[in-house]
Amino acid sequence: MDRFSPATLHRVPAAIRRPDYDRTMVATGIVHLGLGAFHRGHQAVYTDALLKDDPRWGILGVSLRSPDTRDALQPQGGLYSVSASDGATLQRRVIGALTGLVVAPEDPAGLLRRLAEPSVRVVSTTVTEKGYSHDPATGVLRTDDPDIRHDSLDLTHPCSTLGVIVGGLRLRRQQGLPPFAVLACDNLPANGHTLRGLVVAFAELLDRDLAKWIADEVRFPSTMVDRIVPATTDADRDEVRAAFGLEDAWPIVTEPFSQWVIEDNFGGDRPDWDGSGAQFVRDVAPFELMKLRLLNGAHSTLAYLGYLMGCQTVAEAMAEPALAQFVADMMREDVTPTLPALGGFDVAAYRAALMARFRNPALKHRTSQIAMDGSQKLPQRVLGTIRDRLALGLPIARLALAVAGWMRYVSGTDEQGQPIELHDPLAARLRALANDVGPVAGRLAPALLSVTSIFGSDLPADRRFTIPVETALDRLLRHGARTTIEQIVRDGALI
Ligand code: CS2
Repeated sequence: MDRFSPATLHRVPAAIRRPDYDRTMVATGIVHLGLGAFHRGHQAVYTDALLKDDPRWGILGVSLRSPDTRDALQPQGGLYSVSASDGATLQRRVIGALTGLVVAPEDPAGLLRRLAEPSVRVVSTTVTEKGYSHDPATGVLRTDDPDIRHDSLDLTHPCSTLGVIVGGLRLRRQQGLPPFAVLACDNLPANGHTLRGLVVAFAELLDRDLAKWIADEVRFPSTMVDRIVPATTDADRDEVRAAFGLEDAWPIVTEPFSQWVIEDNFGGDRPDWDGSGAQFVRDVAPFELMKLRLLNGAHSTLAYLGYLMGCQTVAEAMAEPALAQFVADMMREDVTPTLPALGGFDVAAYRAALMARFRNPALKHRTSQIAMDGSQKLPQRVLGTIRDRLALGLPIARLALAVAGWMRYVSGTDEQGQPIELHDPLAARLRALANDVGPVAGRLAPALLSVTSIFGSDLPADRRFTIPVETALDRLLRHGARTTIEQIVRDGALI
């Protein structure tokens, strides 16, 4: 069967939206680092919608590690499809916003030259939490990270996100060009502010003048990004092939919902993403906190506890009545009171919408996918809420069970005794800690709590935190997830 490509685009069924602009006229105004499904299903869609009015903002897509996306999309001229469904409705479109595809390790110096092209005004990132090379608990740059070490010695061939950004900025400065704005689009609190601190700290390892120039001249708007975009499966490919009559090697399957709140701080020209549904605001922080703690906090909880109950997808986890109730209670009772007021925003409606989104039967969002990289995710998704509640003297039983779910998960075997494949930058360390002490809550909980890059030094020293976590882990280990969740839903605590 023929492939998606500029030459076959006319064969896409007429009802399906496709680029309404002349792709040959599109310039590269954005370089995007981290060309995963999320970027292609989110920011690239907003950008595609504005290219007709303003063709300056095409996207050069950069993969920082694997050639897979480039290999899939290059033969398609960068075209790919996005299918959005909630089970009842289905909307498809073809995205043409990618002007090129680059695999950073193949030609790091060439990538820096692309970053120094005058047309480039924005460099955006979806590199996941671990791509920031920071300590998740404190946000401090990890100077012992091998990629950071490498890049601080040789910035002409960078391999870290920070190295690529600073290398590009250095070249622009040398060439007398204005800097680009750096747009963080990962699920981190104050993502722009965080990235700015890390970029400046990394630049300081190399050149103080450069670091000062970056601190003075470069803008790092924060953003809140939201759309559930699971990893593409072969079944998705089959389904898209049948619908289009063309082969799309890497289609995106997602939900209809999409939200992008952007701090309006670019210091110059920027794409008018508000024309395609994004929102520019002065302060993103309250939106970000709400999204990270409600959506992502619930997601991680569903992932760990759902996985332990044998659920492969989020929709399956939501079909477990006790678990769905548990997550609803957690969002309403535990998380919501820690959120700042968002003038006029209906948080109850937002929570209800989240429950419906998690139930979306059209998405096969694997619990194991969300469970990945927990060491990088827990701090902003769950532990921040716990800290705020402890400061207010409020109970944390449900949140403690979410943490215990993670502990049970990283201990390496599921409730049927089957091994759990752990994907986490700290996997080896977590596995070793768990193996050393064995599956006994009184030893396993303190062992894992000793990882300060996750828990800091405050939480492990606070018995209002350690006791509920150890209790919850003990229940999980002795009675299993189902019984434990049913009890906490019934009693509101594990007594
Ligand atoms: C998920 C997110 O994989 C995960 O950890 O929680 O990718 C989530 O789907 C998005 O943040 C939704 O906006």
